[in-house]
Amino acid sequence: MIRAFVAIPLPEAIRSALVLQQFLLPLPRKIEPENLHLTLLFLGEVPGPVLEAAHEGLAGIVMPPFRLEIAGLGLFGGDRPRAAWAGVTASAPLERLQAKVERAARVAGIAPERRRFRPHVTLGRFSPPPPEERMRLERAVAGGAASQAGAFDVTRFVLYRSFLGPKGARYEELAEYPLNG
Ligand code: 3AM
Repeated sequence: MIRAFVAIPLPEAIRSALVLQQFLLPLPRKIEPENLHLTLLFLGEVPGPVLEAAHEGLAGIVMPPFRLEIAGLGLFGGDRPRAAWAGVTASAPLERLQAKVERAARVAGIAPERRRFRPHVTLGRFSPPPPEERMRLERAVAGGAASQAGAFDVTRFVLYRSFLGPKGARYEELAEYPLNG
């Protein structure tokens, strides 16, 4: 079984801006710069042939490149925050690309994600902090809510393999798909 997901990799300039934002937040654990990405779909643990079928479908996606803006900060987890993220300005092309990726995965036999797509770039993942730390984190996130990491042209998306280890996840690029429709 192969643990895999589909994501948009971020250019160096955007990752540098996000690293800066990570340092302004009191995050117990930060996502490594090379691991910062925008997930389109988590495929889960899938058998090789299913992943191969998904790859065929993903390779068949036709779409023109589009511009995307990374802006804003937020927390996932409500009263018990577990992740801090940078947001994405509303984008119809991004929604379209995500729907195409989901369709390709479904056709390959991968069960659809039940949760609604909420585009984001995870900056840090952690156990819910105690009240005082949580307040510091919430204040810092609120203070940076209007921050912008910048805009970039999405010219490709990537199929990644994810290896889970004691020091966090490591991602390996399995295939890339250019947008040039
Ligand atoms: O870093 P983000 O949030 O973009 O959260 C995981 C990560 O996305 C997500 O897949 C991406 C690469 O690991 N992920 C991990 N397990 C998941 C699950 N069971 C999951 N998404 C949905 N369901």
